Amino acid sequence: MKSILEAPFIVDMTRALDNMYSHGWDERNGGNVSVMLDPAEVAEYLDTSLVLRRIPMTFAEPALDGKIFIVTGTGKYFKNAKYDPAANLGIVRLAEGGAVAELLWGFTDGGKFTSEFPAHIMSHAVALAKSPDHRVVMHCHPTNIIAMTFVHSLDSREFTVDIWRTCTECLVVFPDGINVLPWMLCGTNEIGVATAEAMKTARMVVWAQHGIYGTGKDLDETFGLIETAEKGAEIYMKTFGHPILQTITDDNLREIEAGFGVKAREGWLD
Ligand code: 2HA
Ligand code: ZN
Repeated sequence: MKSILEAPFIVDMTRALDNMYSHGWDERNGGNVSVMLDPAEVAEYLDTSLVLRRIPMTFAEPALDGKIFIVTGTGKYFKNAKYDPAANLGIVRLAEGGAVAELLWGFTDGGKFTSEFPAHIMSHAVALAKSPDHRVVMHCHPTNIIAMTFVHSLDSREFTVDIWRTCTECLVVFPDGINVLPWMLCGTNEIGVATAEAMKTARMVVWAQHGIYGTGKDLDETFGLIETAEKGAEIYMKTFGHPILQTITDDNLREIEAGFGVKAREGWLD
């Protein structure tokens, strides 16, 4: 059996968490990440017939029964994951129709997965139904995205189009846009249901006055999505309240569509 601390799924995860922390998106224990793993790859590092603990879920997602995830622990700090992956992360397999998580590795101090696991699992199910390549759900607290939810309308289309206008890259990277949810209590099944519903039409969902969810096929792609949205929000916040002398116009957005071969979400450009 190979050493699990050298497994690409541990190395990539700890690097991503470190990077997110360095960006200032994950103060204290803020944020949570989960990645759906390939069972054959996990079996190179772990005896997957050995269940360390059975952790009940607060809801069941039958579509993901049997799937294996690496996930951040509740109350854990992203900045510490690289120093002690086994205490800060866990590998779990959903069982009994998704009602139970079987712990295969990690959470060595008796901990468990993030309190936002319902939102992650429900979002994984929706994203996987949209794309078989889907693997990652990433949640964090990017400062400018959150700031924008105080001064901008929470209409998803208006929020997105104003970010698209901040720099050329935004429409290219997320033509499907960002869906925005009003403030809701986090850690609940209700916010999980609302987030998963919103994931049906976009890969990013903003939680007003809280943060953002991103989904993607790997950690780099998902990080890049959020990074680009946060860049747009930063420019929005830096220019907000200043006289705007020029911007990316609707005609320019159409030029970006043609030039990059992307298509803005149906009906979102005039
Ligand atoms: O895990 O970010 O939304 C801490 C959080 C809760
Ligand atoms: Zn959060």
